[in-house]
Amino acid sequence: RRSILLGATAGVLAAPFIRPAGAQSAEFTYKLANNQPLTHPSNIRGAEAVAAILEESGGRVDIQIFPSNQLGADTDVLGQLRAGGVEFFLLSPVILSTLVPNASINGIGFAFPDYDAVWKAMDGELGAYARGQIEDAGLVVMDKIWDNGFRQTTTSTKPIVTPADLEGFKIRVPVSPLWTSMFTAFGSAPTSINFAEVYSALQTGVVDGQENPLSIMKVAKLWEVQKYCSMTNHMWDGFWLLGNRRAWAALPEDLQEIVSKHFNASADKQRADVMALNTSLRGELEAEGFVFNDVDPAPFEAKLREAGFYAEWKKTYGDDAWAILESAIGRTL
Ligand code: X2X
Repeated sequence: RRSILLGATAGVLAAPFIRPAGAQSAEFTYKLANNQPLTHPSNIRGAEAVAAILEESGGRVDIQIFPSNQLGADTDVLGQLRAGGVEFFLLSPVILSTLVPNASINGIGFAFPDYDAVWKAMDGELGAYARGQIEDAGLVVMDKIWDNGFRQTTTSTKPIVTPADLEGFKIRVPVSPLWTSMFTAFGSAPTSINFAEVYSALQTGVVDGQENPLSIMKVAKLWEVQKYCSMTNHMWDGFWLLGNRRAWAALPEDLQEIVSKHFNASADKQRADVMALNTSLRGELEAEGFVFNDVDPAPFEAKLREAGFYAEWKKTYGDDAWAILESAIGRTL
């Protein structure tokens, strides 16, 4: 059904695994779903991982990637993952909080100053805490989180320069209490919409804006339906690579090791790709028509504090989780 090319790293194998046409299907045929187009580094690096897994497992593990919400909107696919209809799912921790409440803690507004702080936290105690919460909820999660990025705010109407510009603003947010709470604290009018419907919601004017990292704006062609892009950097978010527990347990240990090794290796490469894009895309998006502006984050963070955002979420997550967050970022929020 599918043959693969021998990669440069596969020299340990005597011969490339090539599946002849009409050959038996793999022992484990699993699906990996996500919300990003094929052109996003998640899918480019994801494709490398599943090819390496097929090869190193000698054809026993065949993981098919379903990009662009082909299997459904994120909140639906999360249900499919739990039920076992989908075996792997690359999902935002902040959306995952609809099932695992404290998984969204990385999304607290302005928590991370830069990528160094992000990786230190997510490869350290904060990430370990989140993975523990996810496992307690009955899902499998790979060690390495994949990057989505620092989120910027786009509008069809006006640039966002000060927090006052967000008052009454009709903005799409992903489906998650944290996002709704943050934009309610800014005084905006947030609407929860799955990513699958974002382009059309912007096109038809259901909302006037949205927020996402530049790499997502690029692959989703959001300049076609948005005009201004304000560098608000209000949140960093990533994607956990989640697994269905029964499907994972069905894999013998040696195959589990092959799968996690290649997924985690691809996560590292995906991070480098996405970081590079999120820092280099501004010029490219400008050429497509976006009008950019930078903002001073301090008054935005102050606005959240005045509105009681940090106090509310400290209470929701609990003192222990909050202490892990504050220690990871090295400051009090
Ligand atoms: O839904 C979004 O905006 C996206 C693509 O950034 C996430 O998956 C959180």
